Amino acid sequence: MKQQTLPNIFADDQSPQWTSQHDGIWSLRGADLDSVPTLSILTTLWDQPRWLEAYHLYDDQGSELFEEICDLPEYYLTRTENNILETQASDIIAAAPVECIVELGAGYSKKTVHLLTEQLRQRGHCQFAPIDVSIAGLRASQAAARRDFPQIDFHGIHSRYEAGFSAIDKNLPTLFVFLGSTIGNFNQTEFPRFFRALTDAMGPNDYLLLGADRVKDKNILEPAYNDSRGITAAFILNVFRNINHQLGANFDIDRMRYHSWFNPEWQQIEMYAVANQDQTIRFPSANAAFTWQRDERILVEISRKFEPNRLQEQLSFIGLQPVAHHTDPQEWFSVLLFRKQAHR
Ligand code: AVJ
Repeated sequence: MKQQTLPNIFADDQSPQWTSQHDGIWSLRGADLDSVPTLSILTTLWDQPRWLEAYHLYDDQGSELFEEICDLPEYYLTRTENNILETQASDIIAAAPVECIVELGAGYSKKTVHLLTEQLRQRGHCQFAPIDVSIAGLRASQAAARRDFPQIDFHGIHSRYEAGFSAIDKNLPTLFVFLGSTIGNFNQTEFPRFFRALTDAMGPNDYLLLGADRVKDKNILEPAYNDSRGITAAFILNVFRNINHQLGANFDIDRMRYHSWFNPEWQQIEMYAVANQDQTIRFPSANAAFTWQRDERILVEISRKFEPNRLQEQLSFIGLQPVAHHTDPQEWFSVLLFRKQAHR
């Protein structure tokens, strides 16, 4: 293979670590993205209460179902965040003088386009580097970016978020973008760990744009996660199809149901699968089994809701200084801009 030159968005010492199979998309060398699931799934299913890490939801089928969720009348998040970005991208980009936009997630959603458009309009050039574990997602993003914005320098980063953002050159002024309230999936342990890693990876002229769904009346929150067409239920229960497929397990989707509620103390939507009757779940590859008892719940996903002022204060302890707060007229969703705190 010919010697490839790593684009300048990467730090100088990163060159040996990355390789490119597809023009413009860089993969972390030797990282086996598939070796983790078995370990993760068995460990958390043997926990009490049983639970699953959210990333198992996003196989091809799950990703498609999530796209459908985003268009549901009850699921206000995507629409609301998109409106905020559509109307306020110009202010956001003006407040963050950067050369490069790094998106956590495959990117090139309608929402990201507002930011790219403004970056090009205000600065005349734009480097765009989405980070995702899906090559297919990155290629789709690349094709769309080439079609609509031939002026953009596109560098797909094929890795998990942390490996991706840690590889970015700290000297390159960068806006990290993490939309959709994906932070809502992080539990109490994952949340501070993630933000510490991200802040460590940020250089002195870097910014973070964060989308966060807000605490609000449960009569608005709960239907967003229990829609009348049953798409959310299908999305959550699909995780067991994925697990059966990956581990040769025998979860019976027809003998389980979906249950979700807003837990006001933890300020989170909790999404469960509940067994309709006792079933023995076997994992032949690991030579392991457990009895999933009737009415026992498995926590498949959480979606935490935030109070923006409190979130800003909390992140300030990790080294992120609040710059701006954008919200919608109903104050349902917040898009928060931070910058890396100068060393004290
Ligand atoms: C992708 C984590 C932002 O929590 O709203 C939507 C996932 N799950 N409906 C969310 C989800 C069920 C979504 N996030």
